[in-house]
Amino acid sequence: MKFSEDFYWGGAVAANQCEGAYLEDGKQMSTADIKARGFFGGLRRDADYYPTHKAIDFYHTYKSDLKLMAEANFNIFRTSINWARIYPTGEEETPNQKGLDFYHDMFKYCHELGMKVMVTISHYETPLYLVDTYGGWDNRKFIEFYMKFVRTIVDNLDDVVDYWLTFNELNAIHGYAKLGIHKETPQTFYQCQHHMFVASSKVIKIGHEMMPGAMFGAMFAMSEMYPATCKAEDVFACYEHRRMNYFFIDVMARGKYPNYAQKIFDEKNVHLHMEDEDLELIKEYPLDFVSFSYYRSSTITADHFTTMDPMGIMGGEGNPYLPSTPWGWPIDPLGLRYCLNELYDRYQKPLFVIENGLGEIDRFEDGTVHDSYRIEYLSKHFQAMKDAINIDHVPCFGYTMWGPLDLVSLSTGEMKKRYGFVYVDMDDEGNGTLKRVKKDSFAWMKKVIASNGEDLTY
Ligand code: BGP
Repeated sequence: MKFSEDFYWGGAVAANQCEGAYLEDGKQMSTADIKARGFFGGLRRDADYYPTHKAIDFYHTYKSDLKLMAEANFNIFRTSINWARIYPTGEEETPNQKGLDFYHDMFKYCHELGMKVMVTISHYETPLYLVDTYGGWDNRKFIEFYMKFVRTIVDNLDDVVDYWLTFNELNAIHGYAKLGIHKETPQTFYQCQHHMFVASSKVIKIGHEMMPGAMFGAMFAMSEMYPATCKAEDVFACYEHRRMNYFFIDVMARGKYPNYAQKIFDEKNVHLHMEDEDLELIKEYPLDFVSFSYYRSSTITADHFTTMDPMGIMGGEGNPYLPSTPWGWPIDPLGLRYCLNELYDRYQKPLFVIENGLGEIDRFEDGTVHDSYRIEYLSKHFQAMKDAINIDHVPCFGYTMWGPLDLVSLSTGEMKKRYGFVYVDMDDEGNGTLKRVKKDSFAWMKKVIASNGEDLTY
C-alpha cells in the first residue's frame, strides 16, 4: 500500500507568519501586522511587539530554508503572497516590482530544487490602508481591489506557480485580518463571504483563460464534528453545525448556494445584496479541487456550543476518547480518513490535504528536539490518509504539512506552539538567534517521503 507515484509531499506556510521584513522593499502594513498576540489578543496599534514584523525572517533566509525542505524530499511548497508587498496600499496604479521579484525568485528557486509551487492568494494579508479607508470585504469595492492584485500576480508569476488557492479558510473565525471588518455581525460577515465567493469565481475565470489547464482550489478549515452522544438531538445538532461550516465550501465547490443557506439567513436576519450576474458566475466557475486543513475533531451536543467564533461556526467540545494537544485540540487521525471520505462523497472533486500537523511545546536538548510525539502524530495521520486512498478509493493527490519550519502561530501569535521538523530559535517575545536546527522528525519525514509513504514506522 503506497501513494501514487505522482503524489505530492510538501509543506505549507503563510507569508505573514514567516516572512517578517514587514516594511522592507516597499511593503506597507497589512491587516496581519497590527495583531499583537494573534487573533485572541485584539487589534492594537500601540503594542511594543508584533510577531509578524520579524516572524522567522524567511524573507531573508528563504533560500537556505527551502533547501532544507528539498533535503527532506518535498516535491511541493505552499506559501501565500503578501498583497501589501505587491500593492503596498492596495491603490497604486503600478505594482511594486521588488515585491514581484521577491516571489518570482523564490518560486523559481523552488522549481530549481525540484518543488512545485502552490500559492494562497489571500492568507489574511490585506493592505491595511485599504481596510482603514474603505472598510472590509462587505464593501463590494474589495472585489475589484483584489482582482487587480490577482491579475498582476497571474501576469507576472504564471510561469512559476503550479496551483492556486483563492482564499485561506473562508469558514474560520479571524474576522478582521481576513475580512477587514471591525464589527462582525451576521449581515456584514455573510455579505463579505458573498463578495469573496464572487471574487473566487472571477479568479478562476481569468485564471482558466490566462493559464489553460491551471487548477484552482481554496482552503477550507475542516474540523471533523461528531455528535457527543447518540441522542437524536445531539446527532441533529451536530448535523446542523456541520452544515453551518460546510456552507462556504458548498458554495465554492458546487457553484451554488445550498438550500439550507436560507435557513441560516432567516435565523440570523441576513439579507444579502447580490448583483444580477453573481450567481451565474459562481455557478460557472467553481473550484477545480477541494483542499482543506485538518488538525483535529470536536464533539457537539444539543445543550450548548462552546465557541470563540462570534459567528458560531467553528467550535464544539473535546472528546473523552481522544488525547489532546496542550492547546486542547483533540488528536484524531481516523478523523482525517473520515473527512477525506466525506468530502469526496459530497463534492466528487480531487482532494488535497493542505494543512495538518501537531502544535506542541518542544524541548530543545542535546542540541536538538526529540519530538517522537510529532512523529507519532504524523505517522498515524499518514496511515489514515493512506487508508482513505487505498482502501476507500478516495482520490487525494497531495499532502502539505503545516509549518515545516517553526513559525508564528496564527491564533495565538506564539512561537512556542511549534509545528516544524526544523526548530527555529526564537521565543514569544522575538528573542533568539533564529538559527535553524533539524529535529528528530526531520530525518523521519525524509525517510517516509523517500519510501513514498510506504515506510511509516517510528
Ligand atoms: C490554519 C491557518 C494557518 C495556521 C494553522 C494552525 O487554519 O491557515 O495559518 O497557522 O491554522 O493554527 P495555529 O497557528 O493557530 O496553531
